[in-house]
Amino acid sequence: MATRTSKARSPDAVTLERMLYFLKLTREAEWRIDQVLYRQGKILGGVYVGRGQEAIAVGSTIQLTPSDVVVPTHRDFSAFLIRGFSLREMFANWLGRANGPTRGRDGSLHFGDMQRGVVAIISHLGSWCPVACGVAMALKRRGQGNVVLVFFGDGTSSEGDVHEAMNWAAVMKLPVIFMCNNNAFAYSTPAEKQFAVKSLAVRGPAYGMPGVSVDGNDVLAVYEAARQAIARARAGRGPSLIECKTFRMAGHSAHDAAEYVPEGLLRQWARKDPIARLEKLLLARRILTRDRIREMEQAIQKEIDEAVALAEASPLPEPASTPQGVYCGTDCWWEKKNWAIE
Ligand SMILES: Cc1ncc(C[n+]2csc(CCOP(=O)(O)OP(=O)(O)O)c2C)c(N)n1
Repeated sequence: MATRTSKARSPDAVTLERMLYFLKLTREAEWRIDQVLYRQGKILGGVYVGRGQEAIAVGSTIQLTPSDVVVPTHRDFSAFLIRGFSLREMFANWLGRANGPTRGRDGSLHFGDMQRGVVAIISHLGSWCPVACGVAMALKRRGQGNVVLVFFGDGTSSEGDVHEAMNWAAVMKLPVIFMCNNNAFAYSTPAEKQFAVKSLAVRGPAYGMPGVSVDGNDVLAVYEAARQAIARARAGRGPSLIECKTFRMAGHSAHDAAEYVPEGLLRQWARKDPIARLEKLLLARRILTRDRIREMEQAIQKEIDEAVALAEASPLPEPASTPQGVYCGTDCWWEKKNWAIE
């Protein structure tokens, strides 16, 4: 099941610091959305966050080149940031503003931008895995060694689409890495009621690709597993499955108090917090000082304050315009260049 083919390599100091930055930025930005703006009634609709499992998207997406592609889920806010979406764009969208990526048509993460290699989130669970294979086929034909990272949860892993995608990817040797976040719950369904295997990684070899299970709260373990899978895919050797074991440190969404999750489990997983772990390591290796970390935290708060203020000061869409441009028609807005907020 394990795919260890080469020695583990630690990321360089610059990458380690960037990873800490994106972990903290994601945690704080999602906190502002989930715990502040939503509770102030400023966000309509569902709010889904990836609290506690940020290391999965950070440790893998950070390694991509601009012409690679990610297919994120509702728990992968950091993937958008790492691919170059600004906090201003993110908050403008969450607050439904006319200058956000969906121009106020949606108030969450249902947007992407192929120029930045992000496929928009598809709500129907699992159906984005075959889409990821389609993108991987296009990249393979282009022949420049690019890869696709596709994220999905443990619950989603039971969907037929995911199995069809894994089979298709293995048969066609597609450059796609299946990143499964096993966060122990699919809404209120615990993993043991979802599947009977101990580790979802066994499903890799079942389809003819490597499968590995890693500690999803250890950003370095995720980084290393993704590094090996990405190298394999770039070399034309096909897909891999990486199961990242983690825990959802929030309800399914902001309206869910998650009373079905045993308190003890939350306490247990809080001790494995991915941000605290990386911070401890960077201090121990003397890559960062406590003062530098404090500066980073202050800069993050300032960035978020500014992005929220800009979004709040931005207009909502004109009501009459809202049915336009939802699907590509006469007003195909996503083909217009420079829609990003600078
Ligand atoms: C086909 C389909 N069924 C149900 C849903 C509603 N739904 C959205 S997320 C979710 C739970 C997904 O669980 P999991 O894949 O483990 O991801 P997590 O939310 O835990 O990250 C459900 C049931 C949906 N969007 N699509």
